[in-house]
Amino acid sequence: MRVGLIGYPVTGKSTLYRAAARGLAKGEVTAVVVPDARFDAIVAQVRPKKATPATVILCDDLESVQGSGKAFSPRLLESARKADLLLHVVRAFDNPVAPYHTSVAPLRDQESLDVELVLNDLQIVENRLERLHKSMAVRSPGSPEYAEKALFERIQSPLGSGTALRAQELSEDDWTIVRNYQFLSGKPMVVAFNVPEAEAASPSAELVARCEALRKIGAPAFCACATLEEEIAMLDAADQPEFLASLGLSEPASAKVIRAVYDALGLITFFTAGDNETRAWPLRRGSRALKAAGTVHTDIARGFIRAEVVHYADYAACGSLDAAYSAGKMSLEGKEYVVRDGDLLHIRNKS
Ligand SMILES: Nc1nc2c(ncn2[C@@H]2O[C@H](COP(=O)(O)OP(=O)(O)OP(=O)(O)O)[C@@H](O)[C@H]2O)c(=O)[nH]1
Ligand SMILES: [Mg+2]
Repeated sequence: MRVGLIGYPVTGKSTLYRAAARGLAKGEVTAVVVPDARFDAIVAQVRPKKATPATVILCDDLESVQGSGKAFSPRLLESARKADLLLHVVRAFDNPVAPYHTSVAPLRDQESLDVELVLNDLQIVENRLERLHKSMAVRSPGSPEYAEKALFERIQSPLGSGTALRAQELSEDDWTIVRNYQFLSGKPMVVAFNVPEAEAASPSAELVARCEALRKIGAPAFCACATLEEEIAMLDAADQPEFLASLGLSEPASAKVIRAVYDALGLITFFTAGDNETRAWPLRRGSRALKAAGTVHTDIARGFIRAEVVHYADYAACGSLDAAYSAGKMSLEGKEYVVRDGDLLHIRNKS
């Protein structure tokens, strides 16, 4: 899962990126480990040669557009297009050098960036429609061009009035076409309001209300103070809980980011517990065993015979996989089995 940080200049994107990466960020792309006590317990019991936790990939654009008068660098947009999800960082702290939208108005900035994404998509739609109008293929019903023109004409007017693609009613077939264009307003979004230090534990009522409203429309949102979070991330892991508690915070920004990303994408985690490698895997909720097998390896999906499934609660109650198998807690499932959060899977396969 690739998460692209997006936002106006000098809103604290890179600061939040470094904080979320817990000081381990090298360059513009970094893998953030998904904290999971179940995975830690499996690893402690299985003692595999290699333990690979689930990760979320964060991407920041280190090239600053500060001073250029632009809202985005072309590279930022390019990187956002490749992302599965956008993490929008909104400035809610005062900064005299902010080059864009100089006053502090996070609600306005959050909406206005969303509109910029929509307008960016509208431009692409209009350019494509102009080209389609000139093509011959567009006249034959049944051609991909015909379907594309019909869809683009349908989404054009809502985009023109500021409705993001993610808020429009699109069918699976529509999304297949839309995905080819990597539209930004069609991507799931998480919003982080970057608040001043004094408000880290108690954000303003208007921000709390906006977070709630965004969550309701499928865009999980949270408040954090990026500079403070960066300081926390630099502490020894053992010292972090006490420091967080003294600030009135329940968890670090990295945990907030991961949870919001999991929520926005509807992700669950399944595990493969092997002596060589024990691993946690993110998977879209509702996915079937065949999809999970393909996540592990395409060959395993191709040779899929059956999935041996033990649910985490049964594993934990029995104390080991062997004990769970002996207690009859393993079920043999086919390709169509819908994987549950916390399943331990072993895929029997022909490969
Ligand atoms: N007071 C305060 N300042 C912050 C906070 N987060 C970031 N800053 C400051 O804002 C400035 C810009 O932070 P960056 O993280 O570089 O912002 P950015 O969005 O990556 O900036 P560009 O990449 O140049 O667009 C720095 O001076 C940070 O110290 C915050 O939570 N509170
Ligand atoms: Mg930056």
